[in-house]
Amino acid sequence: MRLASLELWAALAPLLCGCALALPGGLLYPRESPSRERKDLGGLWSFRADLSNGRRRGFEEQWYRRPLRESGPTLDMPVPSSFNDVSQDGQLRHFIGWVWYEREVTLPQRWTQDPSTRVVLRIGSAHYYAIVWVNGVHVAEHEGGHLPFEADISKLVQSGPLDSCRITIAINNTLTPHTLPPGTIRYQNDASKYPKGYFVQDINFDFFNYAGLHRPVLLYTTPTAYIDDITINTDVDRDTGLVSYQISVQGSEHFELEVRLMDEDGKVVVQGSGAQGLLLVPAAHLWWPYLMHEHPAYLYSLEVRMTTQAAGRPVSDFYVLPVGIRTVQVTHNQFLINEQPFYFHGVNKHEDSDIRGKGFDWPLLVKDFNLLRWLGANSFRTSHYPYAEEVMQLCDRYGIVVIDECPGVGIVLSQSFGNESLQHHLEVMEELVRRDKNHPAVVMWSVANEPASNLEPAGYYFKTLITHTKALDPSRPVTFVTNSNYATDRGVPYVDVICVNSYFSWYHDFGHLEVIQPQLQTQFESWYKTYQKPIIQSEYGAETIPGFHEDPPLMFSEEYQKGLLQQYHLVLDQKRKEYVVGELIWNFADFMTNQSPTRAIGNRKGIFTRQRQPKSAAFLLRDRYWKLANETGSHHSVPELQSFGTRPFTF
Ligand code: GCB
Repeated sequence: MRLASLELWAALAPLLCGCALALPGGLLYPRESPSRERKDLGGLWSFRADLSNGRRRGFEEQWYRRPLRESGPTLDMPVPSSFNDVSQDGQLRHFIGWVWYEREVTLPQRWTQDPSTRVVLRIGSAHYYAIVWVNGVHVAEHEGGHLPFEADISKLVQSGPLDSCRITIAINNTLTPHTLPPGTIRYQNDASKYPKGYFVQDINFDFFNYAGLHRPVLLYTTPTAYIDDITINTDVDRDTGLVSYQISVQGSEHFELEVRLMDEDGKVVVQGSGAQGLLLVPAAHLWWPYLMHEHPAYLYSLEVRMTTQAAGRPVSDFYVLPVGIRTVQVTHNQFLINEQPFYFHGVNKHEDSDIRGKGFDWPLLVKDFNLLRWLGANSFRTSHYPYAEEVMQLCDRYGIVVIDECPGVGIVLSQSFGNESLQHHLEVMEELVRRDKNHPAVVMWSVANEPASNLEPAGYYFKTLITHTKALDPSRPVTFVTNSNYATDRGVPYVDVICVNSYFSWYHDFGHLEVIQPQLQTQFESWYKTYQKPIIQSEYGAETIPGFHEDPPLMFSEEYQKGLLQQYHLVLDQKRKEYVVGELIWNFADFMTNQSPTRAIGNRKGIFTRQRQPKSAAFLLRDRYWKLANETGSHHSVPELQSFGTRPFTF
C-alpha cells in the first residue's frame, strides 16, 4: 500500500503499454568459448526507489545522466536478488513504481579497443518493466520479468578513451490488465478512510510480486561476425538418432559453418557443415528422464564453428550447445517419451526463498535439485513463469522433465482477453520458445495458469495463442492449466494434454477428506468423456503448518496434508491405468504471497518448508514416487544421496 499522486497511473500507462517488441534474432545463453568471454556483474549495485509522488522524479531529473550518488542518497543492493526483503524498510518491501539500479564496470582494454569485438550487456531478468542506459545513453527496454534481454553496447564502449562504463537500470514493478501477469492499480479515494493519493496493486495470483534484478547481469563478447542462434530438433529411427540443426549468423554474409557432435567422452560421433543439416548418430544414447533408465539425461555436445574473413584475416566464433536426443508424443491417453509411456510424478515449484525473494541463488538451486532427486520426482512445472536458464540446464543434466509455463497467471479480467493482452502474450511465448527450445528436458509448453477460460473471449484467445505456440515449435505439445468446469471451458478444445487443478476438501467441503474420492473420480471422468485427451492432475494440496499435529486429522496439520494426498492417490492409482498421465503436488516448498486472512506468512502448501526442511508429507510422497518409478521405469532402490552421479558441468 503506497501513497502517490493521482497522476501515477497516467504516467506509467504509456510506458507499460506502448512496448510491443519485435523479436530481434537469437538469444543464446552466454557461454564462454575460445572466441567468447563473459564478465559477471553480480554483487553490490547502487540503488534508489523513486519515492516521489508520481514516481517520475528519476526521469525528470535524468538520474541516468550522471552517477546515481550525485542525485541523492543510495542503498547497497545485491544482484541478483529481489529488493523487497533485504532491507529493514517496510516501505521498500511494498514499494510500487520505479526503482533505480546502477553499477560502474571496468572493462578489459581489448573489449574497448578492438573494433572486431562485440560487447553485449545481458540481463537475465528484471521484474517487470526495465529501461537500460550505458553511460547515460538509452540502450534497451524490456517488458516482462522472467525472460532475458540484451543490448549490443560495442559502439558505446569503443567510442572513446573510456575503460569503464556506468550501467543504469530503471525497473517498474507495476502490473496492468495487459501485463503478464496482469494486475490493477486501485485508488482509494474515500478521504474519510484513506490518506490522499492512496492506492493498492491488486493481483489475481497467489505469490508475492517480488521485483528487481532477479537473475545474473552479464557482459559478454563475441566477434562482430557471430553465431546468433541455433535450433535443434531430434528424432529417432530405430537405433539411429536424427539431429537436425539450423544456425543463423549475424555480422557477415560470407561464412563457413562446421558442426561436430561429441559424445559424453568428448569423442566426435558425427560432423556436418552449412547453416542447416541433419546429423545421423549411430547407436544413439537417448536422453531419458530421471529414473526411467539406468543412464538418464545423456547429453551430446554440438560444437559449432563459424569462420569468416574480417579485415583480410580469418575470424572464428565457437559455441557449444548441449543436445539431448529424444522424442515426445501424445496419444489420446498417453504421454510418450522415446515412445515409452511417461508418467509425471513431480511437483510445482516457485522461485522463492527467504531474503533474496526471487533472486537466483546457486546453493538454493542445488539444494532443490537434491531434494527433487531424493523425493524421486521426475518432473516439475515452472509454475507460474519461466525459471532461470540455469534451472533448465540442470533439468537437462539430471533428467528432470519440465512443463515450461509462461507468466500467463491470473488472466481473469475481461480486459485481459483483448488484443493488446493477446499481442503481448504471443510475444512472451516467442521469447520463451526462443530461449528454451533446445532443452531436451522441456517436453510441453504451458501458456497459462487458471485463466477465466469459461469467458466468451477465451475461445479465440487460447485458439490463437496455442496455434501460434505450435507454429513456433511444432515438436512439443501445448497446454494451459485449467480450474474451469469441463462443460464450459473454452480453451481446452485446443490443448494436447488437459492439466486440471483441484482442491477438494480444501477450498470446498473443507475438512471432509471423505469427499475427495467421489469428486476426483467425477472430475477425471467428465474431462475424459468430453475430450479423450490425456489428463494431468496439475495441482492438489493442503495448507500445512509444520509441527501442527492433529489425529484424527484437522486442517493445517501435517496429518491432514498426508490424509488429503492419500485420498487423491487412491483415485490417481486407478486412473493412471486409463488416461491420467501425471500428478504434480502443490507445492514443492512454502512460498511468500500477499498478506491475507487465508495466508499465514505465505502459502504453506509446501511438502518442504520455505527453508527446504521436510514436512511429514514429503516422506509419504517419497515412498510413492520411488514406487511409481519402479513400476514405470528401470528398477531402482531408494538411494543414499551421495550415490547421485555427477558429471562436470560447463557453461
Ligand atoms: C491454485 C493456483 C496457485 C495457488 C494455489 C493455492 O490453484 O494455481 O497459484 O497458490 O491454487 O494454494 O491456492
